[in-house]
Amino acid sequence: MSQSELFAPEAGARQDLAPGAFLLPGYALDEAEGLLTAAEAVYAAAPPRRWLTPGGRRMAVAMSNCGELGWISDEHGYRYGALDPDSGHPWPAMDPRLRGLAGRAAAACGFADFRPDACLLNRYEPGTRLSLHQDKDELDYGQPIVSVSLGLPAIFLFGGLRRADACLRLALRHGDVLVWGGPARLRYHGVAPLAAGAHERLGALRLNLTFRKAG
Ligand code: MD6
Ligand code: FE
Repeated sequence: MSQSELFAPEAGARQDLAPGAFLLPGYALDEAEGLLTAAEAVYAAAPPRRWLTPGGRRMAVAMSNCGELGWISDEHGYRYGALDPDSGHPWPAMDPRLRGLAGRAAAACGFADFRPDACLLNRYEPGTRLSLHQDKDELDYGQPIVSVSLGLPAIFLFGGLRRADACLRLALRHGDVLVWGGPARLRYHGVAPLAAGAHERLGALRLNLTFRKAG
């Protein structure tokens, strides 16, 4: 695959992107309605909010969490915590529909017994981007990450182990699931600015659910 070409596979078979990184096109399509119902219940208890970064900026992506641990950012740094700092309450429990999908997707990519304790819900509006980063706030890099895309399509930037490494551009659509772990676990990645559009179920929004074993 060349670096500039957009990789946009059809629904169906697993695509092996790199050692440890897999795309399951359309894997969550049949379950999307249940996942969205569960996500809406999370938002009712823990509304999406734009965290402050340690550098003092507001993130463009609005975030919430469910599960025993949630990913948080403030002027002191990035971390996982058991309480929603805005409400002081525990994060909403992880719905079995969410947990179940994450476990099955991980198993389909060779990661048996994935038991996520954190699900980060990322909400994007057109124009919103997520800059290149590594996911390294979790304790055990031996556990994979499972990421479900819902709503408007996005271009996922899939880089290497160094920030300066070239990125593949991967089209992620409603129902696509990305699984990565093993040698891909610490690859840099991000999301290009979301293009305008109207998704039939979510309107002008993209929702991304990422499941981790954080603690
Ligand atoms: C997103 N995802 O797709 C942001 N991280 O909205 C992530 O940052 C991510 O999709 C690790 C593994 C998979 C991901
Ligand atoms: Fe990430």
